Amino acid sequence: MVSSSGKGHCVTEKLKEYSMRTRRTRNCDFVSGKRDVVNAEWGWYDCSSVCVRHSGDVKMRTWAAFLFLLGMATTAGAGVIWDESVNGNLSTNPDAPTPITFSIGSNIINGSCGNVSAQVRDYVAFNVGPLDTLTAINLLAYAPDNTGFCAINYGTTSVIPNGDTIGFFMAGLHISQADVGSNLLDLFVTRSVTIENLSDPYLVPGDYVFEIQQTSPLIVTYSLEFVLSGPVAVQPSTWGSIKALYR
Ligand SMILES: [Ca+2]
Repeated sequence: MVSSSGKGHCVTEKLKEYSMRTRRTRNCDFVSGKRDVVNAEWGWYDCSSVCVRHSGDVKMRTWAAFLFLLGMATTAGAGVIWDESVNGNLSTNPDAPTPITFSIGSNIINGSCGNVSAQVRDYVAFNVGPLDTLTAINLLAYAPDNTGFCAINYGTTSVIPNGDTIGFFMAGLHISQADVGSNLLDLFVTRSVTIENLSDPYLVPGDYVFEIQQTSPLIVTYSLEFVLSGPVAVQPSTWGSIKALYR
């Protein structure tokens, strides 16, 4: 089932391709750990640690197994991990977002932003670890009702959204009180107003920055729940289902 050609597929590199303004899956050389170059502007990407060797339809089956495990991933745990009224203001500097470490399960951030006292934007940097998946960014609260904007980008820093930088983001959307109860990852797929949009409502391993802003001269408060799912131990019954994918 394993290719001896030395070629493989960068599973966890998938979302990096958003920053390359393409969603095509690329091959990588399993031996050198380098990705094929299609757009010379971006050069090689080192994917040696995430390259999955495959041949033919094994690649698709690998993804099928990955998605199968994703569906069974753990979502235990819950809690407020940052409350601006307790922990202080989140960073308003795109060059230095507030780094926040998510735990498996629910990670709630309570904050506020608005065009008052230089609090227009909040920037949060987070990492989705190997084998983990960010499965939701639920908008739990947003008040008062005044249209705002939020966006996500790959990396550890961000930019101020404007006409010149809008292509930097993986996705971005306008939000209002009507979106309370929605998973913003779903809306990043279906309602993005930036050049790009997510093709799938989840984030694979990597570094990301989430930005939320209110440019009107008022303060809106918000509550966001980031849901991180981790891998589960493969039980005999689970493994049987995975094996079926390879028959
Ligand atoms: Ca804030």
